[in-house]
Amino acid sequence: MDLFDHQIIPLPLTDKRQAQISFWPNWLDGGRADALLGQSINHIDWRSDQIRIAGKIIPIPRLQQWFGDPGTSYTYSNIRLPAVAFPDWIEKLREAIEDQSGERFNRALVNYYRDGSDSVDWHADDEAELGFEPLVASLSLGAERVFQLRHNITQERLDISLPHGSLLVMGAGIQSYWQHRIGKSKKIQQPRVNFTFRYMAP
Ligand SMILES: [Mn+2]
Repeated sequence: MDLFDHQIIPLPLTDKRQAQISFWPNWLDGGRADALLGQSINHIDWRSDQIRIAGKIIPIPRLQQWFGDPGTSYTYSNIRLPAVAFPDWIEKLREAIEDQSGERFNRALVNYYRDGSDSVDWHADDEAELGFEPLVASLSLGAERVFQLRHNITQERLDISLPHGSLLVMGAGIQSYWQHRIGKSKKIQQPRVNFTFRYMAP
């Protein structure tokens, strides 16, 4: 873990809210990141969920799983995700990310982008269950994909490439003033797994 390459990604000054993105491009070394990617692909019980668009039921273009306190759940885009208990190895990851960021997290939405045809469309992680101005800590493993941000009012754009083993924390206000997405890319044939840690009041 390299503690010395922490970056604050500059956001346009029109965003007066001091919303901040913290970024550790080399948070995990290659070996550790490789091991976690393999562990994730092979040992998470991936869900293939569906959404209804214009009357048609279609699978969302990625696999996912939701970790948290069993008996609770999380709902976005009309998809209800019952919480799976944190296995030890994800619990350790959660603690390491808390130590690094100085923030608390007790939930994780994990996404598996099987190749460049998997994606997530423009959205904000702003469900009421996540509370006011939630923080999201995002660990990227596998194929480097472009994380795109778009300001809700000015439409300003920001692209951040997320390398294997990088950690990015979207701070307070980001979900209120920006949307984000991972676009499709025909060139990418390798998988990416993305852990997004959040906090929900018990
Ligand atoms: Mn998101």
